[in-house]
Amino acid sequence: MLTIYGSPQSSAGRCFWCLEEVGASYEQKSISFKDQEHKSAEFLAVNPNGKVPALIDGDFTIWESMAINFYLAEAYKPEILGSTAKEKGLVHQWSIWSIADLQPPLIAIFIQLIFVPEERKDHAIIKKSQEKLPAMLNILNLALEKNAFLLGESFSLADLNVSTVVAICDQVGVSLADYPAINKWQERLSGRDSFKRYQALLG
Ligand SMILES: N[C@@H](CCC(=O)N[C@@H](CS)C(=O)NCC(=O)O)C(=O)O
Repeated sequence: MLTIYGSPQSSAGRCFWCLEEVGASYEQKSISFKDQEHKSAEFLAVNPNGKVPALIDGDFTIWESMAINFYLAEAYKPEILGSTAKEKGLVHQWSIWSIADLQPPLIAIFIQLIFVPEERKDHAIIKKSQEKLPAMLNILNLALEKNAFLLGESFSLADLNVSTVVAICDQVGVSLADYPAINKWQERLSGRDSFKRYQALLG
């Protein structure tokens, strides 16, 4: 039995989808930010960063959402990591690109819109972050015009990881109307049973 710390509505969401995708049995432990549980000695022993998600599998502990997903895939469903060195390289390429390049401007907008009070919102940050997105979304759209999935004809962890970052667009009001291949790909992914089970967890 695995233990995942965090809620499906947080950065842990992509790990819940991955847990459902690999079919591992797990229990969830919620961490209350309001009660500062993420800074408690007990939780810092699990993740010294004081952040969710974190995962425990027997005597093994791992934190950092994408790393958790790579571990889950390797341990429980390695076929979604690709079957050749080139495919595995591409799964890493897209996953790292999504978290290192695509996610930061989206999170910058998210923070301004959701957490910063109206009088302190920095509209320049929002505008600058929005301007960074079309070039990256075009790159993804072009890749998906050629293939149904990022590795070609079959689903991989790259699709799961990247699409959880793209999903932030919706939360921050970034329209994907100009990217039809991304939309079709998201529809395709939303038909997966694992995705439906993950969505059901969101309530
Ligand atoms: N890079 C980390 C980010 C994790 C993260 O920022 N988690 C947030 C929740 S969405 C958190 O725990 N924040 C608490 C804090 O920063 O004090 C990952 O992807 O796992």
